[in-house]
Amino acid sequence: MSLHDYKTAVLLMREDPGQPLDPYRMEELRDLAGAAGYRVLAEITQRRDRDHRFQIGRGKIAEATSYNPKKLIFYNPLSPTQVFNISAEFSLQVIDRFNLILEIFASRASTREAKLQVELAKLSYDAPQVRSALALKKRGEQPGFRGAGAYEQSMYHDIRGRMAKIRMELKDVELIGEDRRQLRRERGFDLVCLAGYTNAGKSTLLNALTGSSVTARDQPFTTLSPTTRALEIKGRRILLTDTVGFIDDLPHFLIKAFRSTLAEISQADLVLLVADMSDSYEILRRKLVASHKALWDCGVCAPVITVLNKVDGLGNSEMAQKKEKIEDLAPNPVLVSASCGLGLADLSERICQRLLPLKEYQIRLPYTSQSLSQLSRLYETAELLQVSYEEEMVVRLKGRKETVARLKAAGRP
Ligand SMILES: Nc1nc2c(ncn2[C@@H]2O[C@H](COP(=O)(O)OP(=O)(O)OP(=O)(O)O)[C@@H](O)[C@H]2O)c(=O)[nH]1
Ligand SMILES: [Mg+2]
Repeated sequence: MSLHDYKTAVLLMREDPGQPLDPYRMEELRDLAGAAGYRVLAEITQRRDRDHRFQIGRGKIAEATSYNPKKLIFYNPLSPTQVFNISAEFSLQVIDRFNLILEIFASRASTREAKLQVELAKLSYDAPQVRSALALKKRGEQPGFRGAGAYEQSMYHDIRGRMAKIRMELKDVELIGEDRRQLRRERGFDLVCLAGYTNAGKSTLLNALTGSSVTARDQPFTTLSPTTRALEIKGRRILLTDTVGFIDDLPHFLIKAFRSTLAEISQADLVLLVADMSDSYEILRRKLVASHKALWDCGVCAPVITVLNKVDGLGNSEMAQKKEKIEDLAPNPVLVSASCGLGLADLSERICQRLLPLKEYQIRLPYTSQSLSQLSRLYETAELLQVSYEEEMVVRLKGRKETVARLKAAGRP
């Protein structure tokens, strides 16, 4: 038996009658299962109304078990009762798409922040399940040795306690992130963040723009934790951050758990929304809608540049047609190929145009050793236009307001 046989799965999806067939959902579920390390033995789709006991028809689950998988993976969200019914009746582990995403996240989480976020998301998912098991017990059982549902009661209590503790720790992480962004701005950096559907090519674009070698792979959720690299465009010093990708139907609890990470996007000066232009028109559209929704949920208020990536391999007319058809979702996009290096000069130009122009300031510094070191730091954090040595040093500079505010806070304006 190979190691892979320990992780076998059958994928199941119920589609509502009356809706157009959507093979893409199953395709995406297959990619997610692959990214979580499962070997998929079969894919079963059924078009019917929701079965309240099993979500899908009982016969379809029986068909799935005939492949002898280790797990059943549902596209549709499962209620606690459905999980209980399926695992009890078929003696099999069963998870839904949210659990699958969490499994991938758990396997990729390498920092303490990411581990806490994944744990919080998992607990946010588990808490209602335990609460509902508790309610079921209380309703259906005679009071037992410790009273009905005493175990679930204490488990629910533990979960809530742990969640509160993680939230507190993540709040600290969030504050550290805020300080870090503030410091970076004081040092004269513009903060630009990559966002977009998972696998759109964000990390490849980070590499192309900054000459780095961050991992990029053809699978969902390769990147989980933010990675920041510096670049300079026309004298503007930029920190470009790559972070976790979006996916359709992102559960709200996941967005909430990843708040500190997503703050890199929501608090950026400029967001590059990357989309995969090699996708079919329908899928491109759908991923853009999901990405816009996620940006909204994150609370982004910075300007957004849409970057249509992977244009290599597309003919000119196909490219023009697609671009026109998605104009409502991607106005004035920049077309690039991150892996071939196409369109990067255009993108750099656009980034410069969309960043707030730096303002001119005049400041006075006394002749002290502290001021001299401030002055030498200013050569790095701002563009010095003129330094005149009068009764005091008079410095004319172009820079960020945060850089100047820091000088003022340090003593003299
Ligand atoms: N043909 C083509 N492939 C590309 C291009 N840019 C990225 N890719 C491929 O697309 C796949 C995904 O790229 P990533 O950079 O890992 O995508 P990502 O958005 O960072 O993905 P996640 O971190 O998983 O959310 C990889 O196989 C890349 O080689 C491009 O311009 N053209
Ligand atoms: Mg990535």
